Amino acid sequence: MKKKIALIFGITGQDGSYLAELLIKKNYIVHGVKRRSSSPNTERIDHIFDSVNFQSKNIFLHYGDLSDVTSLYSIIYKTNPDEIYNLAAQSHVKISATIPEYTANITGLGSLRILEIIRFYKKKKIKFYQASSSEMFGSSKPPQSETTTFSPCSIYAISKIFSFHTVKYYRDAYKIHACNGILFNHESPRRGVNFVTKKIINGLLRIKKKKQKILFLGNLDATRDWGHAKEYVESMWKILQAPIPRDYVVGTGKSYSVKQFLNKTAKQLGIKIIYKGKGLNQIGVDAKTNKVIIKVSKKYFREKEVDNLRANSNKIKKYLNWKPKTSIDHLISDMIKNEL
Ligand code: NAP
Ligand code: F7E
Repeated sequence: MKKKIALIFGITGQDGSYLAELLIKKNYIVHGVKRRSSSPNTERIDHIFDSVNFQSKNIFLHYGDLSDVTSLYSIIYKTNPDEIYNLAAQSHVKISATIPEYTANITGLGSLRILEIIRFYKKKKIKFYQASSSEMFGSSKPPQSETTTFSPCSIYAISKIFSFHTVKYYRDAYKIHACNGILFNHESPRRGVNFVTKKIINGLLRIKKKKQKILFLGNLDATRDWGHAKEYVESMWKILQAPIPRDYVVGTGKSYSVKQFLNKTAKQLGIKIIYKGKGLNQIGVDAKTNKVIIKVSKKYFREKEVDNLRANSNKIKKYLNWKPKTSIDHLISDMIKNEL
């Protein structure tokens, strides 16, 4: 049987790397788009891709950028994909306040550029997956489902909402098989170092090894619905295989505060934290050493916080039989094990 061809934008990111592994296992030929960078950015896929010779058996990389439409056009024509997964984005919520125009250009307009090429593509019908985000729900109360109102709290979320509606528009107006996966936070050993879960795990491990004295964090009270990226990429694939293109919420249905995540990680590392003070003056003291190991810093607070996210993923359970298996404790132990 002829192998299916997938093209992944964002293959060098957390999700892109797991999705590439999954699709190779499913016997796809995988093409991925890599940005030019002055230092290596293929660390997450180096085990499946020979980055020295820039090739491999089932996986091929192409230089490109979501801001450069000619590169997108030439990659899509060269690779002739059956499925395109758009996972590329400026994906950091806090940083989107510092580089708003860039975020809108990549996270917002990137999807439009790809969909326009798909619209005029003559060789075959290409299916399109868009990495939408629970951040779009913003200040809407949990649990959030496909019918919850978007109430964005950042330029990142606003850009994702632009992409979300663009996907729906191209599906309705041009009959393109295009879908949104509205994924809640998902983490893994491959998570970027400036997201809170990875930062907590790295920080506490370094404190335990006496390589760092204090871990500075922002808002400890926000709650998130955290799942494992490795199993969330399976939901992306399932969403594109369904005969009718639809949008789905993907999450665990359980949420924890940043402080609970911190305490759970500390517990697994044999550290007990005693909290003193409130708000910006809150500190965490190591019960054994009596030293301050956690401090709250204004620097890490959001301009406008998303306080509570918790998914209602009944739709994807019902229609696509997808449900998460990894508990938060297993997610943390997987991340710690890998760091060690
Ligand atoms: P990530 O680790 O930050 O990966 C983002 C990817 O996009 C990287 O490969 C990055 O390349 C690429 N990229 C950035 N700017 C680009 C540009 N201008 N042109 C081409 N590629 C570009 O993000 P992730 O956690 O894997 O998330 C994947 C997608 O899902 C993102 O769209 C994110 O916004 C969305 N999402 C994530 C979560 C989550 O909890 N992880 C939840 C909901 C939605 P470099 O490696 O060169 O930086
Ligand atoms: O923040 C709080 C922060 O940056 C989580 C992206 O993948 O998921 C991710 O966005 C929470 C927030 O993820 C620090 O204020 C406290 O309430 O890990 P995060 P995020 O903003 O939820 C969504 C679904 C996406 O789509 C995004 O692409 O943690 N927090 N202290 C902190 N956050 C960070 N980064 N650093 C801190 O020191």
